[in-house]
Amino acid sequence: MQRSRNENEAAPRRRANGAGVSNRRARQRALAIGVTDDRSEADDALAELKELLRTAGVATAGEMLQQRSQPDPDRYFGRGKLAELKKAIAASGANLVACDDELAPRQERSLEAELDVPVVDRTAVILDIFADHAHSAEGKLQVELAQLEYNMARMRGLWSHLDRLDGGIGTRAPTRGPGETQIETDRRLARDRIAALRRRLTRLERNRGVMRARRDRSSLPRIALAGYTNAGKSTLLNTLTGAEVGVGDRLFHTLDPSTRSFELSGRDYLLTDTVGFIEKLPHQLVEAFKATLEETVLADLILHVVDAAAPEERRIADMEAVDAVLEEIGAGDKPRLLVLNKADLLEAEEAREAQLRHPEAVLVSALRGEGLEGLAERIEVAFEDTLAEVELLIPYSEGARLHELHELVGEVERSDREDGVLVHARVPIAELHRFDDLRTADAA
Ligand SMILES: Nc1nc2c(ncn2[C@@H]2O[C@H](COP(=O)(O)OP(=O)(O)OP(=O)(O)O)[C@@H](O)[C@H]2O)c(=O)[nH]1
Ligand SMILES: [Mg+2]
Repeated sequence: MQRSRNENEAAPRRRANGAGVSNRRARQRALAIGVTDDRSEADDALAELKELLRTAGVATAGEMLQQRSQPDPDRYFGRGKLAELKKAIAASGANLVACDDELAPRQERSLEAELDVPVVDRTAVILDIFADHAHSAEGKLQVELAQLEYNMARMRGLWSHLDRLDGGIGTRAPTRGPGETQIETDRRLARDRIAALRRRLTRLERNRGVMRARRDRSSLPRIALAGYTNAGKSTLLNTLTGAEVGVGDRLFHTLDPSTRSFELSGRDYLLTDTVGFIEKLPHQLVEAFKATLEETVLADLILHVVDAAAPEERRIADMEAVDAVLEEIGAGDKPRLLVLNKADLLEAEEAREAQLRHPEAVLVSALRGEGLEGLAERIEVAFEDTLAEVELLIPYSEGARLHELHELVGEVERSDREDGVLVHARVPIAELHRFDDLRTADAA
């Protein structure tokens, strides 16, 4: 795994698909570091970073937390702690330091100079996982764009990793950077590449716009899944729609949005699963994934999926992180329904407590398919206002119209009369105009 995967256009990027990469990663042993200002949190403060490292295929050799209100602006840790860290690296046999915060280039440089091992930050690890998990052409371009921008901001030599065949996160030479001219050249190349990536992404986005327009014409109500990574969004999509979207016990399993339809009481809905969120989600990624996240922005309803079995503090932080990202992408004021997932992992008492704490939420187990009736009900209620109860009289000669109505609303209540079929149906208000000529006077 490399911090800079951006290679020449002529030499297409090799994605981490060979065994070589995982072997290389297996040799990486990271010492996780972080800063906290709260002693009570200290127990678990690096749990997520370690999980990210695990997902990236890097072993954790140890961890070290410094208690201070702010990281040191020059070296992240204080001097004394840094000396301690150096000893811990030697003792644990770590060959990499992974920092829980995004490091300023200056902090990163002085850490590497001081410690003599590569130092990576949380953002680099997340970018790396994304690079690994991106499958679609669009996803790969989005990740590459984010990585380029991250490296640009650091004036990192673009192809410097090619010098070091060993690979792995942060295998850039610790202290020696490329010469000034090389950096200038690299920056120009990077800017060109960024411009090219943006153009290609715009083209792909346009295609997706076409697909979306096609869906729009079907005018089905749209629901988007949002939530912290690993909350169970894809599992819920599969359970609700019978789809087979990949599910994995690792972070950022899903990067590409996928949309499926499902039916509740005869009405069809579209459900979209997309990339998961995380605390301190690198800004470059939110930027690059704007188009993907647009599926969320365009939804009529957002199901915010939460791992109810996560420890309380984690859960609260997760929910806040999701709120923050929704806000950032412009979906902050969409109607939302809170879904507490993984109910099967809760004791009866815990389940009761969770429900008390979030009375507005629905408790489900996507894995076991439990609580889905409750969820269905809430979804239907959320869309209730978009339906109007109408009475239509459809002449026998217009069977196609009856068919059209069925397509739109599913089962209807009907009675056969001499002059046609009298139908009572709940029709989406936006589609009502299609049946205006059939409405009976009394039900208008
Ligand atoms: N026990 C239990 N496990 C669940 C449930 N729902 C999902 N999981 C597990 O949680 C893990 C993550 O599930 P996913 O559906 O991949 O989660 P996601 O939110 O799509 O994650 P990303 O795509 O990484 O953002 C998997 O191992 C699932 O099997 C549930 O209701 N109960
Ligand atoms: Mg997923």
